[in-house]
This record gives sequence, structure tokens and C-alpha cells, in this order.
Amino acid sequence: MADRSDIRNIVILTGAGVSAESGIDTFRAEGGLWEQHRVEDVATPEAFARDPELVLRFYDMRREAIQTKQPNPAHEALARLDREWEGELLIVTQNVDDLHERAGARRVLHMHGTHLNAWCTACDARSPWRGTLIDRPACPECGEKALRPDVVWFGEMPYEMDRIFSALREADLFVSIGTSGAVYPAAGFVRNARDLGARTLELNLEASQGSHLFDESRHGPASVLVPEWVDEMLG
Ligand code: BV8
Repeated sequence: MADRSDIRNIVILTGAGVSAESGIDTFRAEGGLWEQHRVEDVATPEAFARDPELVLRFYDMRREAIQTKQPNPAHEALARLDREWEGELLIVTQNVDDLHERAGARRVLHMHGTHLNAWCTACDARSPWRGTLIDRPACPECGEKALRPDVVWFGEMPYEMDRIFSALREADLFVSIGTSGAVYPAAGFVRNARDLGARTLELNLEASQGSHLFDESRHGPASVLVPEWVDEMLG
């Protein structure tokens, strides 16, 4: 980061690549397959309506898996930046794990929801949830057996888009970490940021679908690139 004196407000977008070195599978490394299903075919309201058990098993397996994983140096570096950065900072994550929070980050926004909540389709309550949903447990609020993962599926509106766009409007720097740029609206944020006057930086294992849109794109593992970048920013 050449001259950072004019950087006060930062928006960081993270994707599955920031959790890859914690042992959480990305969507597209293994061809995005789960039990021979494409993720896009399981992470949809239609799939849930058609075969709820299949979808609930998919999320039960991942909800259990993330609870056995630990944050990696990329999560820890972002948490340090969150603690020490005096300007505005927002980590918009596409990830549904809680590794940013477990590393100590506080200014985190889960635009695609979280594995660790259950959402009641009867009363709309969202309850913290670490167990399984396959056995159709009762909603802690209303008692109905109508819980689904509190995760944004394809075709559903991501959470807190207004808050994301107001942060992008204020951003002096937009940094995209560990995402393929395959899924919208997240993949479009770099364009929004550029149009709104922010500088843009990509930290990713390899070129992504949007690399050409960034002022600078650095390739390597997040556990190396993110601590290096945070050291640059904190001087
Ligand atoms: C919406 C939660 C509208 C679920 C997820 C045609 C064209 C354009 C758009 C569309 C279209 N048809 C449909 C759409 C819209 C659709 C979309 O974009 N589809 C794509 C497939 C084309 N989008 C939606 O449906 C979104 N909603 O548009 O709503 C609307 C309007 C009005 C009213 C209602 C609705 C909602 C999308 C959210 C879906 N949910 N996740 C779950 O987790 O199960 S998406 C999921 O995949 C992730 O959350 C993430 O967002 C997305 C992409 O994954 P990545 O995080 O990027 O991971 P990936 O594996 O792809 O890449 C990893 C990267 O890391 C790679 O680049 C790799 O190189 C790098 N990496 C790997 N290891 C490392 C590393 N980098 C650093 N270090 C390492 N060690």
C-alpha cells in the first residue's frame, strides 16, 4: 500500500479463502460438490422445499465442522486491524463460520447469515444454534417445528445491504480477501467501491473473476498476505 495517509475508512470483503487454512472447505476448490450435489443446487429455497432432509443434513454437517476449527493468522490479523484502526472499518463476510469473531474481530457483518443461528419460518425468530436441525427441533421462541438454517441461499436477499452500501459510500479503501468473485451482489462491490472513489486491493490465492477490476491484486495464501498487509496499514 503506497500512500496510506489518505485512507481513513476501510471496507473489507472476505470469502471462503480466508477460512481455507483453518480447514474449512471453499466452495469451488473441490468443484463445489457435496455428496455429488452442486452447492448451488443445495443452497436454495427450492432444494429445501423439495428435500428438506438433504439440505438440513448439509448444514448440520458444516455447522458441526466449523466448531472444530480455529481462526488462522489471516483472521487474527484482521481482528488486530479492527482493534487498532482509528478510522471506520467494516468486515463484510460472505462466510457463515464465526472465525472472524473468535479471532476477536467486532465490526463484522455476515451478509450471507451464519451457521450458528436457526431461523424460525413460523415466527421469524433467530436463535443461537450449535446442534442439529435434521430432527426438526421446536423453535425456542414459538415452539413450532419450523427451523431452517439462518443462511442466505441463492435467490434470497443478502442481509444488511443498506449498511453495506453506506459503508462503501464512505470507503477510502476496499479490500477483497479470499473470494472468487463468482457470486453477486458481493462480487459487484469492487465496482461500486471504484465508482464511489475508493482504492481497491485484492488479496487472493490466485487471480479471481474480478482481479482486473482492482487497483492492485496480490496472490498468495491469506495467512501470509493478510498479516503483511495489516502490518503495512498499522505502520
Ligand atoms: C441475490 C451462504 C437477489 C450459503 C452463499 C446470473 C448472473 C449474476 C447473478 C446471478 C445470476 N443468476 C443468479 C444470480 C444471483 C446469485 C448469483 O450470484 N449466482 C451466481 C452463482 C451466478 N446470487 C444470489 O442469489 C444472491 N442473492 O442475488 O438476491 C434478490 C433480489 C431481490 C429479492 C430477492 C433476491 C445470494 C447469494 C448468496 C448465496 N449464499 N453462501 C452457504 O454458505 O451455504 S454463496 C457462497 O458462495 C459464499 O457465501 C460466497 O458468497 C460465494 C462465493 O464463494 P467464495 O467465498 O468466493 O468461495 P469460492 O470457493 O468461490 O472462492 C474461494 C476463493 O478463495 C478462490 O478465489 C480461491 O482462489 C481463494 N482461496 C482459496 N484458498 C485460499 C484462497 N485465498 C487466500 N488464501 C487461501 N488459503
